[in-house]
Amino acid sequence: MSADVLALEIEAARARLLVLRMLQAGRSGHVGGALSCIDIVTALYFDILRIDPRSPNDGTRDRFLLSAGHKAMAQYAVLARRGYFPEDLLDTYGGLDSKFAGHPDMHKVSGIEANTGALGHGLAIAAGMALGLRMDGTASRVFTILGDGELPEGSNWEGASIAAHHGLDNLIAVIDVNDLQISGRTTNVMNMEPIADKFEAFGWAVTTIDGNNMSEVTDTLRSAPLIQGRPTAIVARTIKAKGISALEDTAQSHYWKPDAEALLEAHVELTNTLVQKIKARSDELMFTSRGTK
Ligand SMILES: Cc1ncc(C[n+]2csc(CCOP(=O)(O)OP(=O)(O)O)c2C)c(N)n1
Ligand SMILES: [Mg+2]
Repeated sequence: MSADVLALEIEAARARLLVLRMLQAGRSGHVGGALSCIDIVTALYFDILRIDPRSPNDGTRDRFLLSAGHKAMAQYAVLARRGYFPEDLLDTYGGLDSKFAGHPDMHKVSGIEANTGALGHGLAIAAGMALGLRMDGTASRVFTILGDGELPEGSNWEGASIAAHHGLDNLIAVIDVNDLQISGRTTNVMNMEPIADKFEAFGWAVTTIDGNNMSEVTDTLRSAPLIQGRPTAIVARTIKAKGISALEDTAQSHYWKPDAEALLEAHVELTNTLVQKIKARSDELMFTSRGTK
């Protein structure tokens, strides 16, 4: 594994701990969905997006919007790590006066590009943004993350059609397929498989990856657009609540209200993961520097 992949994994591990910090402040939240997509959100902000946190409104920036807005804790954590605002502000999460609500608000939080949370709208907003940016002659790209449980919303497929019709190759949609949504297995509640084939039939360039594998995530995002003249769909197979083993792949993780003991257990596990990653990176850097002497 290369050192830069490990560096991104360390960032993702730090972001997972910040999600717990918000949970500690607010006592409950959409942990499962946040942790299934957080490796992808980390890769975007630390490796892919052309952005400058000191100029969050620069017209030439790439855009990222979280269509599945309930995963907001993942974005808040990564925005804080990337320097959009101090991490301490996350301790207000869940408070009545907090800027950090359960769903993201572009008027309150620096770095948020759209208010999302009513599922099914992000893809159409992203397609409109991508078309507008292309008409403006900028090289900006638009990235969005959808949940598998939001795919049955018909508006997604209007957005998918528009994007293909206009050949928006500056639009990249990642579908976080953890096969869970609010009330159970997505494939039981409303089966949208085969998801990759559906996007392909709509005229998109499509690939399928392990969305919790950092090197697959970065390799794929770096290679977008997969086909010139077509929007890109990345079907990311993930594990809901990835990183907290007691919670992984459970419907209960969708909205978690842990007691003190469960929170502490999760904290210990995520801290251990972070320590292991830091150790692996330092071993690798030592090895690399010895090898090059
Ligand atoms: C239009 C709309 N209908 C219903 C909801 C309630 N809701 C919130 S999250 C969710 C399930 C989403 O599942 P998925 O997109 O798979 O997200 P994840 O598994 O990552 O949590 C639902 C139905 C909503 N936010 N918006
Ligand atoms: Mg899901």
